[in-house]
Amino acid sequence: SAAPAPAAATPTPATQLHYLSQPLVSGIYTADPSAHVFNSRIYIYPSHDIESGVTEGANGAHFAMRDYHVLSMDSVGGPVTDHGVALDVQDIPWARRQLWAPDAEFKNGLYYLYFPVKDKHDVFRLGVATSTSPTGPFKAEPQPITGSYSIDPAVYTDTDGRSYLYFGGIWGGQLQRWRTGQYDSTAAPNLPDQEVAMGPRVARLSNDMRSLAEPVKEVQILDENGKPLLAGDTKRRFFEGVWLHKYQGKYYLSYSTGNTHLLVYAVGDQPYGPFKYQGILLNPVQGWTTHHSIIEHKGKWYLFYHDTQLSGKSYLRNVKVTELRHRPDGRTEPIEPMRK
Ligand code: FUB
Repeated sequence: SAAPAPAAATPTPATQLHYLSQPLVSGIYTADPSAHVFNSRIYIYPSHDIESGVTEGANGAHFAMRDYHVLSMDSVGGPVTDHGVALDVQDIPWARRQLWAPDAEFKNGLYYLYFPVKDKHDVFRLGVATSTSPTGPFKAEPQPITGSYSIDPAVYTDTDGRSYLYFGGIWGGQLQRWRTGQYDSTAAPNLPDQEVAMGPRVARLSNDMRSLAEPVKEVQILDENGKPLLAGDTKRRFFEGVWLHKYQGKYYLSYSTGNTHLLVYAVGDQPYGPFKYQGILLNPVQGWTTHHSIIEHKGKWYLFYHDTQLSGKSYLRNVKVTELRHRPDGRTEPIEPMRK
């Protein structure tokens, strides 16, 4: 006879809240939301998904986005404004295709938009563009950031004013091709299971926010015994979409596990890590990719993320937000998203 069905998990308050969350905008498809609070208002810097006509493939070529829109809102639950095109791939002199997940920061009176895009040789690099307004339009620097590579830039500015650029993503994000320090287009997407997994990269940004102040370092993510996570540990190892937030003096590094579709996090004592794996932030959403950001606003913490509720297609996503709760021991309440 058939085995009994496993008991359903008991919903937590966070679960219930999450079921209620709806796409923040439905006029365009959006993904990879990087949220920030500038002048008390929430600004979201997402990817802008489009139906590109490119055939779906493992290297993500069908994620062929061409511009960015900035979204904003006064508070979570309030009306969301789509501010229109903030940067177009045609206006980035060195870019060829695939504007992937961006991030932004404010410093020295300017807003900086960081973005990954493939250059004329189809190598992902990170670029930066500036504006006097958080909603753009942004003007791209003529060259990519020297020393940058791969995808998914995320900027974290610490309480001492220092800013750090985190980045990287394996498979279509090409991080494995930089393992030796030199670009190798023949590198296999996966390392052998028993090797140490590739970590995201970090470098402090110079005061001009347009260049790296130091050589790029690899971030170490450790297990409960202090050993680096292995490549075969696919439910915990880094894949893409890194984010950093600080909570009660600790640095929380969160990221996507890619082909196991989780958002997980690790905690450390300084921006460079090492970070110790803690657990799941968000269980798999509807769709293949999962990508997020975390902010505090008006005394509450929020997780911005995406799923494919509006389209049912992996490359036409919609951004959402839900509350993120930290427990008294600093761990976060795991979130169970809506799935069809
Ligand atoms: O949106 C394109 C890519 O998909 C992002 O750069 C990844 O993080 C994944 O969400």
